[in-house]
Amino acid sequence: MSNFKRLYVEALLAANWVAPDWQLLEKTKEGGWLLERHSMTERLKACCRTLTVEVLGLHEVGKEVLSNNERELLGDQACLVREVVLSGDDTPWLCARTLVPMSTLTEREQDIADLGAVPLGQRVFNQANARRDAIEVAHLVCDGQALLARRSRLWVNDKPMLVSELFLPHAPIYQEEG
Ligand code: VNL
Repeated sequence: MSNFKRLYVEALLAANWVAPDWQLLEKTKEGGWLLERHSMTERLKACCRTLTVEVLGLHEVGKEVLSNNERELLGDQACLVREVVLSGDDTPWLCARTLVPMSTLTEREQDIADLGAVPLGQRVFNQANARRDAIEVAHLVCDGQALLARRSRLWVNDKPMLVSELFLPHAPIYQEEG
C-alpha cells in the first residue's frame, strides 16, 4: 500500500470525534456531506463516471482493542476491520474504515465480510431497514492539509457497524458547486 494511504488510515484512527452543531452545519455545503444520513457511496457516485473501491485492509481485532467509546457504540465485540479508499474517476476521494462486530456478520449479513470492491454503502443501503445514527465529525490535519472527517453508526437488520470516513483533498466536499 502506498504510504499516503496508510497515513490517511492513521489520521482517521487519531481523530477527535465531536458531536456536530447541526443548526450551524446544516446551512453549509460541507454540512450537507457530513450529515448525509443516506448512502455516501451513492452521493459520491453522482459526482463521477466511475467510483472504484480499493481495499487497503481486512482483518479481525479482539474486543480488547476497542476504545471505550467504540464499545459504547457497538457493544463489547470482536470486530472485522475494513479499510478502503474510494476514488472517483481515479482520483482518491475518501478513506473509510469500518468496524463490523462479529455479531453483525451473521445470517443475511455474512456477505459483508466478502464485499471486496463492492462499496459497503451499496450493500447496506440496498436493504430497506438500513439507517444511520450517532453522526460525529472531526477536523484533521494530514500532511499539512486541513481535512474533514465523520464517524457514524450504520444499522442493518438492527445490527450495528461503525463507519469512519475521511474526505481526501480532492473530494467533492471541498469543491465549489455548479
Ligand atoms: C465503503 C464504501 C465504506 C463507502 C464507506 O464508509 C463508504 C466500503 C465507511 O466499501 O468499505 O462511505
